Amino acid sequence: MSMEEYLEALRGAAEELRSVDFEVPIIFHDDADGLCSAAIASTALDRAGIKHELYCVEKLHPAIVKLIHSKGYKLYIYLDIGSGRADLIMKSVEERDSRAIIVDHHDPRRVESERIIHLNPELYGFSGETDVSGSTATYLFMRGLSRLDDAAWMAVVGSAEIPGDLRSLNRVPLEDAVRIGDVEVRRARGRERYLIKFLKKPWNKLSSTLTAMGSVGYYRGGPYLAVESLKRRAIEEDRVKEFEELRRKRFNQAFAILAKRGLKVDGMVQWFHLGDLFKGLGSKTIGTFTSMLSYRKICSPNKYLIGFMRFEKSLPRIGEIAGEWVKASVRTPKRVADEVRAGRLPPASELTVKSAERVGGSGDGHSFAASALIPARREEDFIREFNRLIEEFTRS
Ligand SMILES: [Mn+2]
Repeated sequence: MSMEEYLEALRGAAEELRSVDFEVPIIFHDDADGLCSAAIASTALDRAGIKHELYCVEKLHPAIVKLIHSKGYKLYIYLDIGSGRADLIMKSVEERDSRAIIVDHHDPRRVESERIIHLNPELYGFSGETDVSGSTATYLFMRGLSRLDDAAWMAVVGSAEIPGDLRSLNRVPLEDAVRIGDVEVRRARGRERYLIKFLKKPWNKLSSTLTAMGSVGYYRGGPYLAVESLKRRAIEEDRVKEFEELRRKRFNQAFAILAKRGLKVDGMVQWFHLGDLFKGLGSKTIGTFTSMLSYRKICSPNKYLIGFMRFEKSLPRIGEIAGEWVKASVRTPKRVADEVRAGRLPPASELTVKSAERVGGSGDGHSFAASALIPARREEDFIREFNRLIEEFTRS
């Protein structure tokens, strides 16, 4: 697979989009890259006169995909999310006689379906970890629909999640943004920095502001405010401070409660449940909190750490997912991480994915951090399964 084939696929998809005469939903991730992708797409669709509705998601779980696809659209557009669950999307579009375009740079699941256009550059030989962000992929696609060079700066901001100097496909929007005077490249100590000139801010600073708006502010309109700000070429930092202040307060409360109560211990697992304490904050906050806790004295370095919080089932704009759910965040404190690295303990992702599946949920992650959505009141079964899998692993 090559650049030529990728460009051909982009052209074909833009062609299909140009003929649309109905409203399309844009489903996008809640981090800076996802928000920039949505703002780029929304700008292009406005200019092409295509009506669209924005739907921000924190993660694609089966219950969420199902809910989104119950809305009865003819064509679904996924940005910076979707490739990892292309199987679920395929199932949904086939059941409901619709179609989907997935524009993403995360590890793709390959699916064969006439109803899906999968524009992940990884399928054409590029690396989603080093060469191309979700917002760059969106930019390359959407510029086939409308003039878009004044939105190229957003792809530069979205690309900040990829470490190091922008390279490969990520250079395309960079060059466009520099050419029209939105971005300036500065070199210091052998590294490039990208200044968004009209905001007088570096790209990586804007990226963390946007991520806080989208994730911490998820249940408070943060993502949609961020997309609107991007389209207006202005970013409202006061709202971000408000979200971060709220998070700081709730974190302090949670630390105080756990300092008093301590963690519960079962086998190789230490855990806590925050119930509704983080209600109103995005569900990523339990992950951030569990990470912070894994470095504190209260946490044993020798046991996996699991934090639970109730998952708010009413998703802004999207609707209410069926069932009652709990978000679980799994971390590997110091010595567990060393053992995982040495192959003497199983990776967090494997334990989380399998235990979640066993109790009717779904999970993902990597060796040292993972998360899952599981049915409420199955927390202890989840822990039991987690311990059973560790035992099975260490016995063999
Ligand atoms: Mn991304």
